[in-house]
Amino acid sequence: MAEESNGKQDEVILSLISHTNVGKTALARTLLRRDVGEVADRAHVTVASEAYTLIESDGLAAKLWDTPGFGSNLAKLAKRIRSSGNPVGWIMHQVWDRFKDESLWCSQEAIRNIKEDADLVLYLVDASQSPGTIGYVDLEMEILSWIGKPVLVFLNQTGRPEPERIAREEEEWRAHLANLDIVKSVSTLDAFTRCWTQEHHILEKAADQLEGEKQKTADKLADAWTQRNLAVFDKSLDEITDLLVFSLLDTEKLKENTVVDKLKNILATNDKDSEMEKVQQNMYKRLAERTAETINRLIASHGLDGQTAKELARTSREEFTFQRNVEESLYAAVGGAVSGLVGGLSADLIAGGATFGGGAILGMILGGGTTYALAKGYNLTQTGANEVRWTEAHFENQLKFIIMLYLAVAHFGRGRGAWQDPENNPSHWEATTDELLRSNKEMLKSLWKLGGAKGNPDKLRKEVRSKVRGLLAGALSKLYPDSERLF
Ligand SMILES: Nc1nc2c(ncn2[C@@H]2O[C@H](COP(=O)(O)OP(=O)(O)O)[C@@H](O)[C@H]2O)c(=O)[nH]1
Ligand SMILES: [Mg+2]
Repeated sequence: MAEESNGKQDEVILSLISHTNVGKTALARTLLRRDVGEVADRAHVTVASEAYTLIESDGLAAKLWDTPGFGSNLAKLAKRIRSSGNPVGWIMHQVWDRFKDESLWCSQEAIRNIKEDADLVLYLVDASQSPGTIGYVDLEMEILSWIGKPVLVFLNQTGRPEPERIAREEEEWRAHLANLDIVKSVSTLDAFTRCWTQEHHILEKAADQLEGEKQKTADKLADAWTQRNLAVFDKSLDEITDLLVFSLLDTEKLKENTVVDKLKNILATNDKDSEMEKVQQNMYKRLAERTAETINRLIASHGLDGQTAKELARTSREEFTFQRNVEESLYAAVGGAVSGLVGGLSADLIAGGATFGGGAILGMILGGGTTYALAKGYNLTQTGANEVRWTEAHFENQLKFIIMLYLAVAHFGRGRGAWQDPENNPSHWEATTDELLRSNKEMLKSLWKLGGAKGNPDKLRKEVRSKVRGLLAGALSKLYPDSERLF
C-alpha cells in the first residue's frame, strides 16, 4: 500500500468515492465550507476528478478529491470484469466515449484517481437504503479491493440525526462489509446533517491507516482541523454571550405609578395599557433585532450562506404580545404581587435581600406552552426604580432557544444549500437541552441576578461566557460522547 500511495510525506490525499449520486460533491461542500462542483439529483453531475485543499497547516496539507464515482453500467459488465484476470487493468484499458458511455467513462476516471493519487478512499454509502438491497455495492467493493487502498466507509443520506436509528444502520453496514480487508471503519458523516464535532474523524481515522511521516502528517492535520472548528466554536460563544448580556442588562423606564397600579388599571378597564404596551414593544424590538443579528453571525461563522428568515422575528413578536388568557395571567400576576408571592421568582429575590420600589415585585408569564418564544414577560428591576427588565423565566427560555439554534447551525451542512431556519428539531436535542438547563437552574438564577440596570457588563460577560461554554460543550458532548475530549 505504502509504495502505491502518493509519495509526498507532507500531504494526505483522500479520494471521495461512491456510486454516482450518493452525495460526494455535497459532502465536499460541507467539509470545504464552499460551493465546489455541481450538486444535482442525477447521475454523473461530476464528470472529472478535482482536488481541493481540505486543510493546510505548517506546510502540511490534506487534499480531498471529488471524483465522478462509479456509474451504473459497471454492474452490467461485472461478469466480463471478473473473468478478465486483471480487472482494474481491464477497466483502465477500455476506450470509452465520454459522451456515449458516460457512466463507464466516469468509473474509469474514478478508478484512475484512486489508483494514481489516493492515500485513502472515503467511500460514501446511501444510508436510506439497506446494504443488502443495493446491487452495486458488492461490485464496487470488489473493484476497490483489487486496487487495495484502505477504505473508510461513511454513511450519507442518514436523514434526521437520530442516534439510535443511525447506530442500527451503521451496524447493518458494518456487518455487510465485515469480510472486506480493505474496509477499515464504518461511521457516519452526513452531508446535510453532520455535526462539526464529527468531522475530525476523517483525518484521525486516516492517521490510523497511514504509517511513518505520513501518519504524523495526518495526526497534525487532524489537530489543525479540530483547532479551526474550535475557533468557530469560540467565536460562536462570543456572539451568544453578547446577545445574552444584552438582554440581561436591557431595561426600560416607566413614567409613573408602579407596575402593579398599572395592571390593576388594566384589569379594571379591561383594556391594554398603552405605556406598558410601548415599553414591551421597545424591549421586544431591541431583542428581536439583536437575536436576528446573532443568528446571522452564527450562520456566517459556520461557513454557511443565507440568513435567518424575518418570520422568526414576527412569530416571536406575536408570542410576546398579549395573546391568550390575558385577564387570567394579569390577575394571577397582580394577585401574586399584592400578596407578596409571585412564584419562586419573587421569593428568591426577597431571599437575596434585594429591595424593590414600593415592595412591588412582578413576574408576569404570558403565553404558556409556546416553544422557544423569545419573550415571556417582564419584571421590575432590582434597582427599585420604576423600571422593567426581562424575567428570569424569559432568560431561561432564551437560553433554550439559543442553544437549540446553535445545535441547528452546528449540524447544518453547506452541501444542503443556503441556511433555513429549523421547523422542528430532533426531540433528543430538546430533551438534552432541557436536562442541561434543569440541572443548572441555580447557576442560571445567579447569572440572571447579575443583570438588570445596575449589572456590571464586564463581570456579566465573563460569567455568561464561561457558563454558556459549559452548556454548549455539555450539549455537544452528550449528543456526541466522543467529542467531549475536544473541549
Ligand atoms: N437527504 C440528503 N440528500 C443528499 C445528501 N447528500 C447529497 N444529497 C442529495 O443527493 C443528490 C446527489 O448529490 P451529489 O453531491 O451531486 O452526489 P454525487 O454524484 O455523489 O456527487 C443531490 O440531490 C443532493 O442534494 C444528504 O446527506 N442527505
Ligand atoms: Mg458529484
